[in-house]
Amino acid sequence: MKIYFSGSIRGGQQDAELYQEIITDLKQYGTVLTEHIGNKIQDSSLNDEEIHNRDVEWLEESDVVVAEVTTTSLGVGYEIGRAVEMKKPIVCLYRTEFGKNVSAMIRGCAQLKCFKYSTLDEAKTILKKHFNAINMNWRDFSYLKNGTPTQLEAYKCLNKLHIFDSLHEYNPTLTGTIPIDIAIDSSDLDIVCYYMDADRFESRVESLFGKQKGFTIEQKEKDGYWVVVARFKFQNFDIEIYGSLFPVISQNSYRHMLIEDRVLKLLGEEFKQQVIQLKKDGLKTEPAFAQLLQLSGNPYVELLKLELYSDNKIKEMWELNPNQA
Ligand code: 6IA
Repeated sequence: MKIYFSGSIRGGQQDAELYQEIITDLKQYGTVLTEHIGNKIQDSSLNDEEIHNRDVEWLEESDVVVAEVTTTSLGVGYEIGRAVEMKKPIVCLYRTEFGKNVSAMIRGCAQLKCFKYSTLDEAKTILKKHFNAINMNWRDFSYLKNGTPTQLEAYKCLNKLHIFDSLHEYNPTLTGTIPIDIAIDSSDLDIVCYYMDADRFESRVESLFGKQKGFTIEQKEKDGYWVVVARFKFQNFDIEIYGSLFPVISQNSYRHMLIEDRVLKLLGEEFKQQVIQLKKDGLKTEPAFAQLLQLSGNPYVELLKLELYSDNKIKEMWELNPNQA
């Protein structure tokens, strides 16, 4: 994983040492392309244009952007804006002890994950949670190639359809149960996308897949926002392409899959088999997880809350289930 760390330089280098500590921490998750930000930069052999072009290239190359935004910096703001356009996952960290508030253009941008922190340890905890969730690059569906027979079949199907190439600009990501290996016979392939313009997205999907068996497409309101849902059949799979105005990492189906993946890895084979059994008995995935973890209330909402739970807390919830062997 390539990480672009962004921090103030000409905006003021008073936090350079802190940046250095954050960069050192980030190195456990991947390669930090911009290590120099942690050194007090006094001089550069590159001119401004060369610095700009090299940094934008690194931004393009990165899988995730982490910005420390306490010190106001035009360069950091610019990099965040460019990264938003490039649809990169972005984490912004900020402190407020100097009484200065972060710009509304940063805190108000739904695509950014902004976190307030006071100590380095808090920053590290925030980064740990975040990287645990994104370390697996779900956007690159090639992991299916080395998976179970169903995953391999899904890989071949998606490859044949060229869905990921042809919808590339919409950040297509496979979600649902096939990626996390709890699929049953009726499981479909859910591809979630992120668009700026629903009509353009709709006509693109229709022009690409409109001739496929059983193709339907509609725009509908969900939780107060418009979404586009297309469905069709290809080979042995029911395919659903779901587009929304929200970046994929903020969409519920993506968040549910990440939580479910984490819970499955934590709780092991017996838990997994019970989830599959409940699904075979007719329960949907999120209600099955909720039942086994004894979550009351709306399972789709309650499951999202687990994002903030510690591993131990999740293990305890499972241990309290009387059905556990
Ligand atoms: O506006 P700022 O300088 O505070 O912008 C800082 C951000 O822009 C950082 O996240 C960097 O990625 C990028 N950036 C700005 N200037 C440089 C630089 N040399 N070298 C590398 N990245 C930079 C500036 C040289 C100067 C102090 C002599």
